[in-house]
Amino acid sequence: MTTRRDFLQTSLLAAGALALPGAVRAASAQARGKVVSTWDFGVEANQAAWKVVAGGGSALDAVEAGARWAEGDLCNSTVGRCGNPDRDGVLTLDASIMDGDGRCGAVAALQDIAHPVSVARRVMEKTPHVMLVGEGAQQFAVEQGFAKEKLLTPEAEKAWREWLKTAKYQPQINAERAKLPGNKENHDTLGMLALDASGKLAGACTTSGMAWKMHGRVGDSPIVGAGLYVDNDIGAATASGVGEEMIRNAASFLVVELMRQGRSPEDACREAIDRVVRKRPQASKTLQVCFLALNKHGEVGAFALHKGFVYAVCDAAKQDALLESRSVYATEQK
Ligand code: SD4
Repeated sequence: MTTRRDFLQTSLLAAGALALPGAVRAASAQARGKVVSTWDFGVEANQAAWKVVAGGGSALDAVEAGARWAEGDLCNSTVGRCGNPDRDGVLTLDASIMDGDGRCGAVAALQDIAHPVSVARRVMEKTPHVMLVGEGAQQFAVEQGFAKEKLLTPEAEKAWREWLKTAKYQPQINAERAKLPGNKENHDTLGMLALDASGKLAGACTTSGMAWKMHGRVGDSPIVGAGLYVDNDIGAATASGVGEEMIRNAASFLVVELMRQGRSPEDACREAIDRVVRKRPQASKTLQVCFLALNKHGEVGAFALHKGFVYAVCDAAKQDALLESRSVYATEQK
């Protein structure tokens, strides 16, 4: 709940920021702002978002910019234009965006549109709805001026043909990381949370979903409360990993509600992970679930089921920090 004092502080800060000349405004934005993202490609995504926050822009504009960076990343097989397809060889994209005032938009199973996060934002801003799916989402995107283009890359098609040889759906823990020699890098769903100079929060989540999923399957990323949740009074949370577990537990909402009860971001993420374990002890051994949270004071925390979840943190002091979360199962599975 916003107290009168919080409200006055936020209003005064926002009004103060508006009255300041450009350079001073940028410095005040930098002092307060923070951007956090899932996985190591979050470092670069954060930098795209940070430009917005550091220039005094809104958290909402920042997370859209960061998510768009990830969607255009040409070496990421789990987000945007280079994502892996479903079991029928069709690339379908899911994304959501939310601000701390409860405004939100999402698209699911979107085909042939390169920037689902921006379509999600248009759903939020231009329609009376929260989520559009499949053909309807695509039709809306085209009406809004988004280009329709064939997105499946030759590499993704090749990977799919290779998968067809066994056609076994078994999500890998830390999917991309597990495939790479030396485990140097990993890519996965981008979940991004930002705090701007006026103390407002926003988040975005964008993904091509689990590779080789059933056609029509929707994960947690576009589902508000599962893959993403933001509340200016408390904080924000996002998720990566096997989305069915986040949906079962309304997990990002849960993390924010646990913070509301006084838990630190890391503690809240840990409790949400513990629920996954308690509900599905056997399954939890073979799949990855990761949470990342940012509270309204700029404190950050994360927790994962399995070792290997890294997250990127960007603020005025350091723009390229990459940290590894703690996890329930301490050995990295390959
Ligand atoms: C999904 N949560 O579609 C996404 C995929 C993901 O690590 O994050 N993979 O379930």
